[in-house]
Amino acid sequence: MNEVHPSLLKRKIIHFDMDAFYASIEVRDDPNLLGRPVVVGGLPNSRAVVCTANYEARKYGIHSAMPCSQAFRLCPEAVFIKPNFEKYMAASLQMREIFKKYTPLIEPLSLDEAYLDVTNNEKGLYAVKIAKLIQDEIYEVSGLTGSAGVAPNKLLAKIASDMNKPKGLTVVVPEKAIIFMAELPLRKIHGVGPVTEKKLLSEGLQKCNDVWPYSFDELKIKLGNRAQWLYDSSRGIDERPVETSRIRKSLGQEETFVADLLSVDELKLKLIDLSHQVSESLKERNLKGRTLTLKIKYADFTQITRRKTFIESINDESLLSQQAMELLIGTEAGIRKIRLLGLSVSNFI
Ligand code: TTP
Ligand code: MG
Repeated sequence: MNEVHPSLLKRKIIHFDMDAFYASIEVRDDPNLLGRPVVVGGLPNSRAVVCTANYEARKYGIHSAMPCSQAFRLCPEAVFIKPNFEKYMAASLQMREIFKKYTPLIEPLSLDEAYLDVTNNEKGLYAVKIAKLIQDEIYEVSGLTGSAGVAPNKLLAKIASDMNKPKGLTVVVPEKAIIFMAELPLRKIHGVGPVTEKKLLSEGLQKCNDVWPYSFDELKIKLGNRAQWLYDSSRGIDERPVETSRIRKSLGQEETFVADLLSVDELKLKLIDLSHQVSESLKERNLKGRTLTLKIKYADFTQITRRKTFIESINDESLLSQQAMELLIGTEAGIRKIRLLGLSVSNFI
């Protein structure tokens, strides 16, 4: 039996995520909708996309981000409702108030989702007990249900909360983390979007335990600077703390090269790679930004940044890399050796 990784003995994290959030609120507020398929988004004949659908509607294959017209074709009898954000915001605040009773270490990810660090909670309760109390209190106060994942880190807690929806409460103990991850498809890892998934599949990596036979150095050849992240994640290791002040100003990625780079072509390839990673992180968080910043550290450690602001906000991978390459032209790339490239997007809307 494998030894438990020491990082798994440090924290107790809850990931909490409401069930069919917008749709559940609409059903709660209109008893006529009970038991019927409900789609929150636009009207069936509009160009809008589905925000979410309740579980009855999901049986027809309807899901978030699908065009409403397609949802209508799949289930013409579904009730289509435009979103009422004030109501969703109010419910979100109710949840936060309940979280605060148990810990000040709360990291909201969206209106209906948050990480809670309950390692040292004031009442000295077990994490599982807290998760159950939170579920009950949210239901009492708002009439809404949510699912919780209880685990030693954010990675595991997030996967766990999704496992037994709705009203799920899934626990991963440190000793079981590795077994929990083994057969899990890599796409279940937060941060593996469709593009990364495709890349991993092309390397023959589909499940977490497909990654295990490779040494870190072998993964580095396959995946560049995402190797460490995948090496750890596939084993259920994640040392990111719960970040409470989450008013993010910029999001980016940088890479220090093993050997300094002079070739512009090689630098461009690095920019494509960075653009891809930044784009995925932005999309993951539903963010788009208007300013793109390229950071360069030359071999002598002098550092420069070049920046561009657009009228429209962007998060598209090919746009990012195209613009990054234009920024590169305004530097001494190709003349001076470069030890680090960084790319970040800011000025979010
Ligand atoms: P999710 O938690 O992803 O979905 P959900 O709560 O509706 O359903 P689940 O039970 O699977 O958690 O998102 C929370 C809310 O965010 C969702 O109710 C609507 C909104 N949302 C969008 O507007 N667009 C999207 O693409 C997604 C994924 C969510
Ligand atoms: Mg949800």
